[in-house]
Amino acid sequence: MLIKKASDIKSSEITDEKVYRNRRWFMKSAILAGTATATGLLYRGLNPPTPELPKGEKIETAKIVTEDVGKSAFTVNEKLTSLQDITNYNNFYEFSTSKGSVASASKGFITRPWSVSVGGLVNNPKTFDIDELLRFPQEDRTYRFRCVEAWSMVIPWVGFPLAKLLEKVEPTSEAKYVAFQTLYDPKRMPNQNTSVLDWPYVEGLRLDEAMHPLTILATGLYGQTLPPQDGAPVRLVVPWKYGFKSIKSIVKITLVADEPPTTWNIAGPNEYGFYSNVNPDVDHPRWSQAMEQRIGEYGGRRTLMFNGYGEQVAHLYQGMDLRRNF
Ligand SMILES: Nc1nc2c(c(=O)[nH]1)N[C@H]1C(S)=C(S)[C@@H](COP(=O)(O)O)O[C@H]1N2
Ligand SMILES: [Mo]
Repeated sequence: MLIKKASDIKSSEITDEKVYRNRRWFMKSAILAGTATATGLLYRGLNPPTPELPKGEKIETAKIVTEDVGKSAFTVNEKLTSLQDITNYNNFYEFSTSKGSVASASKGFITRPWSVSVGGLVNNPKTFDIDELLRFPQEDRTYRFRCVEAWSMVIPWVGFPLAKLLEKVEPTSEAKYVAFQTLYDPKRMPNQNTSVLDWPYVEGLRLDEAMHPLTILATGLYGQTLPPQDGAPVRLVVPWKYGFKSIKSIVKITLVADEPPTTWNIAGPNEYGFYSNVNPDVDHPRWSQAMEQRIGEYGGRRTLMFNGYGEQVAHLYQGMDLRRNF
Protein backbone atom coordinates (compact mmCIF):
# COMPACT_ATOMS: atom_id res chain seq x y z
CA MET A 1 0.00 0.00 0.00
CA LEU A 2 1.04 3.52 -0.60
CA ILE A 3 1.97 5.18 2.61
CA LYS A 4 4.03 8.30 2.16
CA LYS A 5 6.81 9.30 4.48
CA ALA A 6 6.93 13.00 5.16
CA SER A 7 10.33 13.10 3.45
CA ASP A 8 8.76 11.87 0.15
CA ILE A 9 6.49 14.87 -0.09
CA LYS A 10 7.81 17.89 -1.91
CA SER A 11 7.55 21.09 0.08
CA SER A 12 5.77 22.79 -2.85
CA GLU A 13 2.92 20.31 -2.47
CA ILE A 14 2.67 20.78 1.24
CA THR A 15 2.43 24.50 0.65
CA ASP A 16 -0.28 23.96 -1.92
CA GLU A 17 -2.37 21.95 0.47
CA LYS A 18 -1.84 24.44 3.28
CA VAL A 19 -2.94 27.28 1.06
CA TYR A 20 -5.99 25.28 0.07
CA ARG A 21 -6.93 24.40 3.62
CA ASN A 22 -6.50 28.00 4.71
CA ARG A 23 -8.72 29.12 1.90
CA ARG A 24 -11.41 26.67 2.90
CA TRP A 25 -11.16 27.97 6.41
CA PHE A 26 -11.31 31.51 5.10
CA MET A 27 -14.34 30.65 2.99
CA LYS A 28 -16.19 29.09 5.93
CA SER A 29 -15.54 32.01 8.22
CA ALA A 30 -16.42 34.46 5.48
CA ILE A 31 -19.74 32.72 4.94
CA LEU A 32 -20.44 32.83 8.66
CA ALA A 33 -19.67 36.52 8.62
CA GLY A 34 -22.04 36.91 5.67
CA THR A 35 -19.48 38.55 3.43
CA ALA A 36 -18.53 35.91 0.88
CA THR A 37 -19.98 35.54 -2.56
CA ALA A 38 -20.29 31.82 -2.00
CA THR A 39 -22.11 31.16 -5.23
CA GLY A 40 -21.63 32.47 -8.70
CA LEU A 41 -18.73 32.66 -10.99
CA LEU A 42 -15.45 32.43 -10.18
CA TYR A 43 -12.36 32.73 -12.21
CA ARG A 44 -9.92 35.49 -11.58
CA GLY A 45 -6.57 33.91 -12.26
CA LEU A 46 -5.28 34.50 -8.76
CA ASN A 47 -4.13 30.99 -7.89
CA PRO A 48 -0.53 30.16 -7.25
CA PRO A 49 0.75 27.82 -9.98
CA THR A 50 0.38 24.11 -9.31
CA PRO A 51 3.48 22.02 -10.00
CA GLU A 52 1.36 19.25 -11.59
CA LEU A 53 -0.05 21.41 -14.37
CA PRO A 54 1.88 20.91 -17.61
CA LYS A 55 3.78 23.85 -18.99
CA GLY A 56 2.23 25.36 -22.07
CA GLU A 57 -1.34 24.55 -21.18
CA LYS A 58 -3.42 27.68 -21.54
CA ILE A 59 -5.33 27.63 -18.31
CA GLU A 60 -5.08 31.21 -17.13
CA THR A 61 -8.66 32.12 -17.98
CA ALA A 62 -9.96 28.99 -16.32
CA LYS A 63 -8.18 29.06 -13.01
CA ILE A 64 -10.49 28.34 -10.19
CA VAL A 65 -10.42 30.56 -7.16
CA THR A 66 -11.37 28.44 -4.20
CA GLU A 67 -12.87 31.21 -2.12
CA ASP A 68 -15.49 31.84 -4.76
CA VAL A 69 -16.48 28.24 -5.33
CA GLY A 70 -19.88 27.48 -3.84
CA LYS A 71 -19.95 25.13 -0.89
CA SER A 72 -22.15 22.12 -1.55
CA ALA A 73 -24.29 20.50 1.13
CA PHE A 74 -23.07 17.14 -0.19
CA THR A 75 -19.46 17.67 0.84
CA VAL A 76 -18.19 15.14 3.40
CA ASN A 77 -16.13 16.33 6.30
CA GLU A 78 -13.36 13.70 6.41
CA LYS A 79 -9.60 13.95 6.35
CA LEU A 80 -8.55 14.77 2.79
CA THR A 81 -6.21 12.50 0.90
CA SER A 82 -3.05 14.45 0.10
CA LEU A 83 -2.63 16.21 -3.24
CA GLN A 84 0.53 14.14 -3.66
CA ASP A 85 -1.41 10.86 -3.48
CA ILE A 86 -4.39 12.08 -5.51
CA THR A 87 -2.03 13.07 -8.34
CA ASN A 88 0.42 10.16 -8.18
CA TYR A 89 -1.75 7.10 -7.60
CA ASN A 90 -4.04 6.98 -10.61
CA ASN A 91 -5.90 4.69 -12.95
CA PHE A 92 -5.89 6.07 -16.48
CA TYR A 93 -5.16 3.27 -18.93
CA GLU A 94 -4.85 5.64 -21.91
CA PHE A 95 -1.51 6.67 -20.40
CA SER A 96 -0.34 3.71 -18.35
CA THR A 97 -1.67 0.62 -16.63
CA SER A 98 0.65 1.30 -13.70
CA LYS A 99 -0.88 3.58 -11.07
CA GLY A 100 2.45 5.15 -10.19
CA SER A 101 3.32 5.99 -13.82
CA VAL A 102 0.19 7.84 -14.98
CA ALA A 103 1.42 11.20 -13.66
CA SER A 104 4.65 11.14 -15.68
CA ALA A 105 3.06 9.52 -18.77
CA SER A 106 0.32 12.18 -18.91
CA LYS A 107 2.58 15.16 -18.29
CA GLY A 108 2.08 17.77 -20.99
CA PHE A 109 -1.27 16.34 -22.16
CA ILE A 110 -2.82 19.21 -24.15
CA THR A 111 -6.39 20.03 -23.17
CA ARG A 112 -6.95 23.19 -25.22
CA PRO A 113 -8.85 23.48 -27.42
CA TRP A 114 -11.38 21.03 -25.99
CA SER A 115 -15.09 20.60 -26.43
CA VAL A 116 -17.77 18.20 -25.25
CA SER A 117 -20.57 17.39 -27.67
CA VAL A 118 -23.89 16.51 -26.08
CA GLY A 119 -26.51 14.93 -28.31
CA GLY A 120 -28.63 11.89 -29.06
CA LEU A 121 -32.20 11.87 -27.76
CA VAL A 122 -32.35 15.57 -26.92
CA ASN A 123 -34.30 18.55 -28.24
CA ASN A 124 -31.32 20.85 -28.20
CA PRO A 125 -28.01 19.14 -29.08
CA LYS A 126 -25.04 21.34 -28.31
CA THR A 127 -21.26 21.32 -28.29
CA PHE A 128 -19.83 22.98 -25.20
CA ASP A 129 -16.40 24.53 -25.29
CA ILE A 130 -14.42 23.68 -22.14
CA ASP A 131 -14.26 27.35 -21.20
CA GLU A 132 -18.04 27.46 -21.29
CA LEU A 133 -18.19 24.47 -18.93
CA LEU A 134 -15.75 26.23 -16.62
CA ARG A 135 -18.15 29.17 -16.43
CA PHE A 136 -20.94 26.98 -15.05
CA PRO A 137 -21.23 27.83 -11.31
CA GLN A 138 -18.64 25.55 -9.71
CA GLU A 139 -18.96 23.92 -6.32
CA ASP A 140 -16.63 22.37 -3.80
CA ARG A 141 -17.60 18.70 -3.64
CA THR A 142 -15.39 16.72 -1.30
CA TYR A 143 -16.36 13.09 -1.91
CA ARG A 144 -15.31 9.65 -0.78
CA PHE A 145 -13.87 7.74 -3.70
CA ARG A 146 -13.56 3.97 -3.78
CA CYS A 147 -11.80 1.98 -6.44
CA VAL A 148 -12.97 -1.58 -7.12
CA GLU A 149 -9.39 -2.58 -6.22
CA ALA A 150 -10.27 -1.79 -2.58
CA TRP A 151 -8.34 1.43 -2.07
CA SER A 152 -10.11 4.65 -1.28
CA MET A 153 -9.48 8.37 -1.03
CA VAL A 154 -11.26 11.56 0.02
CA ILE A 155 -10.98 14.04 -2.85
CA PRO A 156 -11.89 17.75 -2.79
CA TRP A 157 -13.33 18.06 -6.30
CA VAL A 158 -14.44 21.25 -7.93
CA GLY A 159 -17.26 20.80 -10.41
CA PHE A 160 -20.94 21.16 -11.14
CA PRO A 161 -23.95 18.83 -11.26
CA LEU A 162 -24.20 16.92 -14.54
CA ALA A 163 -27.95 17.69 -14.35
CA LYS A 164 -27.18 21.35 -15.09
CA LEU A 165 -25.64 20.36 -18.41
CA LEU A 166 -28.36 17.85 -19.29
CA GLU A 167 -31.10 20.39 -18.58
CA LYS A 168 -29.60 22.65 -21.25
CA VAL A 169 -29.92 20.01 -23.98
CA GLU A 170 -33.42 18.88 -22.92
CA PRO A 171 -33.49 15.07 -23.03
CA THR A 172 -36.58 13.76 -24.85
CA SER A 173 -38.99 11.32 -23.19
CA GLU A 174 -37.29 8.43 -25.06
CA ALA A 175 -33.95 9.11 -23.36
CA LYS A 176 -33.37 6.55 -20.59
CA TYR A 177 -29.57 6.33 -20.33
CA VAL A 178 -26.55 8.57 -20.76
CA ALA A 179 -23.44 7.35 -22.60
CA PHE A 180 -20.02 8.97 -22.09
CA GLN A 181 -16.90 8.79 -24.23
CA THR A 182 -13.25 9.68 -23.58
CA LEU A 183 -11.05 11.34 -26.19
CA TYR A 184 -9.62 8.92 -28.74
CA ASP A 185 -6.26 10.25 -29.93
CA PRO A 186 -3.38 7.77 -29.75
CA LYS A 187 -0.91 10.60 -30.48
CA ARG A 188 -1.90 12.32 -27.25
CA MET A 189 -2.87 9.19 -25.31
CA PRO A 190 -0.06 6.80 -26.21
CA ASN A 191 -1.40 3.69 -24.51
CA GLN A 192 -4.31 3.76 -26.98
CA ASN A 193 -1.75 2.20 -29.35
CA THR A 194 -2.09 -0.99 -27.29
CA SER A 195 -5.16 -3.18 -27.01
CA VAL A 196 -5.18 -3.38 -23.22
CA LEU A 197 -8.75 -2.00 -23.35
CA ASP A 198 -11.27 -1.29 -26.12
CA TRP A 199 -10.83 2.35 -27.14
CA PRO A 200 -12.25 4.86 -26.72
CA TYR A 201 -13.08 4.31 -23.05
CA VAL A 202 -16.86 4.48 -22.63
CA GLU A 203 -19.18 4.58 -19.63
CA GLY A 204 -22.88 4.91 -18.93
CA LEU A 205 -25.46 5.83 -16.34
CA ARG A 206 -29.21 5.44 -16.14
CA LEU A 207 -30.81 8.87 -16.70
CA ASP A 208 -32.03 9.16 -13.10
CA GLU A 209 -28.51 8.40 -11.83
CA ALA A 210 -27.11 10.99 -14.21
CA MET A 211 -29.63 13.59 -13.01
CA HIS A 212 -28.97 12.89 -9.32
CA PRO A 213 -27.50 15.96 -7.58
CA LEU A 214 -24.51 13.92 -6.30
CA THR A 215 -23.39 13.20 -9.87
CA ILE A 216 -20.96 15.87 -11.03
CA LEU A 217 -18.71 16.78 -13.88
CA ALA A 218 -15.44 17.64 -12.16
CA THR A 219 -13.28 20.37 -13.62
CA GLY A 220 -10.81 20.65 -10.76
CA LEU A 221 -9.52 19.41 -7.43
CA TYR A 222 -7.88 21.11 -4.48
CA GLY A 223 -9.11 24.40 -5.90
CA GLN A 224 -7.16 24.05 -9.14
CA THR A 225 -8.05 22.93 -12.64
CA LEU A 226 -7.76 19.14 -13.07
CA PRO A 227 -4.27 17.75 -13.58
CA PRO A 228 -4.03 15.47 -16.65
CA GLN A 229 -3.67 12.31 -14.60
CA ASP A 230 -7.01 12.94 -12.86
CA GLY A 231 -8.94 13.35 -16.12
CA ALA A 232 -8.33 16.85 -17.45
CA PRO A 233 -10.09 18.88 -18.49
CA VAL A 234 -13.41 17.36 -17.41
CA ARG A 235 -14.36 13.99 -15.91
CA LEU A 236 -17.38 12.34 -14.36
CA VAL A 237 -17.61 11.66 -10.61
CA VAL A 238 -20.36 9.38 -9.23
CA PRO A 239 -19.43 8.95 -5.58
CA TRP A 240 -21.65 5.95 -4.73
CA LYS A 241 -20.16 3.87 -7.57
CA TYR A 242 -16.77 2.23 -7.99
CA GLY A 243 -14.07 4.51 -9.38
CA PHE A 244 -14.06 3.07 -12.89
CA LYS A 245 -17.49 4.63 -13.58
CA SER A 246 -15.79 8.04 -13.26
CA ILE A 247 -14.76 8.39 -16.90
CA LYS A 248 -11.98 10.88 -17.61
CA SER A 249 -11.23 13.42 -20.33
CA ILE A 250 -14.77 13.34 -21.74
CA VAL A 251 -15.44 14.55 -25.31
CA LYS A 252 -18.91 13.16 -25.97
CA ILE A 253 -22.14 12.63 -24.04
CA THR A 254 -25.08 10.90 -25.75
CA LEU A 255 -28.62 10.43 -24.47
CA VAL A 256 -29.83 6.98 -25.52
CA ALA A 257 -32.81 4.64 -25.09
CA ASP A 258 -30.96 1.45 -24.16
CA GLU A 259 -28.27 0.55 -21.64
CA PRO A 260 -25.00 1.60 -23.29
CA PRO A 261 -21.82 -0.53 -23.38
CA THR A 262 -19.19 0.23 -20.73
CA THR A 263 -15.48 -0.40 -21.09
CA TRP A 264 -14.84 -2.53 -18.01
CA ASN A 265 -17.97 -4.59 -18.64
CA ILE A 266 -16.65 -5.32 -22.15
CA ALA A 267 -13.25 -6.24 -20.66
CA GLY A 268 -14.67 -8.52 -17.95
CA PRO A 269 -18.46 -9.00 -18.02
CA ASN A 270 -18.66 -11.15 -14.89
CA GLU A 271 -16.36 -8.84 -12.91
CA TYR A 272 -17.79 -5.42 -13.79
CA GLY A 273 -21.53 -4.87 -14.18
CA PHE A 274 -23.34 -1.83 -15.53
CA TYR A 275 -24.41 -0.51 -12.12
CA SER A 276 -21.16 -0.98 -10.18
CA ASN A 277 -22.63 0.49 -7.02
CA VAL A 278 -20.25 0.21 -4.09
CA ASN A 279 -21.58 -2.81 -2.21
CA PRO A 280 -19.68 -4.55 0.61
CA ASP A 281 -22.06 -7.53 0.36
CA VAL A 282 -21.29 -8.40 -3.25
CA ASP A 283 -17.77 -9.69 -3.72
CA HIS A 284 -15.74 -9.05 -6.82
CA PRO A 285 -15.22 -12.58 -8.26
CA ARG A 286 -11.54 -12.42 -7.30
CA TRP A 287 -11.68 -10.61 -3.96
CA SER A 288 -13.96 -9.41 -1.18
CA GLN A 289 -15.39 -5.88 -1.26
CA ALA A 290 -16.10 -5.77 2.48
CA MET A 291 -13.03 -3.69 3.41
CA GLU A 292 -10.99 -0.89 1.92
CA GLN A 293 -7.62 0.77 2.43
CA ARG A 294 -7.89 4.54 2.73
CA ILE A 295 -4.72 5.81 1.06
CA GLY A 296 -2.41 7.42 3.60
CA GLU A 297 -4.04 5.66 6.54
CA TYR A 298 -2.96 2.66 8.60
CA GLY A 299 -5.27 -0.33 8.84
CA GLY A 300 -8.43 -1.11 6.89
CA ARG A 301 -11.92 0.34 7.00
CA ARG A 302 -15.21 -1.38 6.43
CA THR A 303 -16.68 -0.40 3.10
CA LEU A 304 -20.05 1.29 3.41
CA MET A 305 -23.08 0.42 1.27
CA PHE A 306 -23.24 2.90 -1.63
CA ASN A 307 -19.90 4.20 -0.32
CA GLY A 308 -21.80 5.89 2.53
CA TYR A 309 -24.26 7.73 0.24
CA GLY A 310 -27.19 5.33 0.82
CA GLU A 311 -29.45 7.92 2.33
CA GLN A 312 -29.24 9.95 -0.87
CA VAL A 313 -29.28 7.19 -3.50
CA ALA A 314 -30.76 3.91 -2.17
CA HIS A 315 -34.20 4.89 -3.47
CA LEU A 316 -32.89 4.75 -7.04
CA TYR A 317 -32.55 0.98 -6.72
CA GLN A 318 -35.71 0.11 -4.82
CA GLY A 319 -37.06 -3.25 -5.95
CA MET A 320 -33.89 -4.16 -7.83
CA ASP A 321 -31.84 -7.25 -7.00
CA LEU A 322 -28.42 -5.70 -6.44
CA ARG A 323 -26.70 -9.09 -6.65
CA ARG A 324 -27.99 -9.59 -10.17
CA ASN A 325 -27.64 -5.89 -11.07
CA PHE A 326 -24.09 -5.59 -9.71
N1 LIG B 1 -10.78 7.35 -19.63
C1 LIG B 1 -10.54 6.67 -18.50
N2 LIG B 1 -11.26 6.96 -17.40
C2 LIG B 1 -11.03 6.28 -16.24
C3 LIG B 1 -10.08 5.23 -16.21
C4 LIG B 1 -9.34 4.95 -17.39
O1 LIG B 1 -8.48 4.06 -17.43
N3 LIG B 1 -9.59 5.71 -18.50
N4 LIG B 1 -9.90 4.51 -15.02
C5 LIG B 1 -11.01 4.49 -14.09
C6 LIG B 1 -10.66 3.89 -12.80
S1 LIG B 1 -10.49 2.20 -12.77
C7 LIG B 1 -10.54 4.61 -11.64
S2 LIG B 1 -10.28 3.87 -10.15
C8 LIG B 1 -10.59 6.10 -11.70
C9 LIG B 1 -9.33 6.66 -11.07
O2 LIG B 1 -9.41 8.06 -10.95
P1 LIG B 1 -8.18 8.86 -10.30
O3 LIG B 1 -6.94 8.41 -11.01
O4 LIG B 1 -8.49 10.30 -10.54
O5 LIG B 1 -8.14 8.49 -8.85
O6 LIG B 1 -10.70 6.63 -13.00
C10 LIG B 1 -11.59 5.90 -13.86
N5 LIG B 1 -11.75 6.60 -15.11
MO1 LIG C 1 -10.60 1.55 -10.46
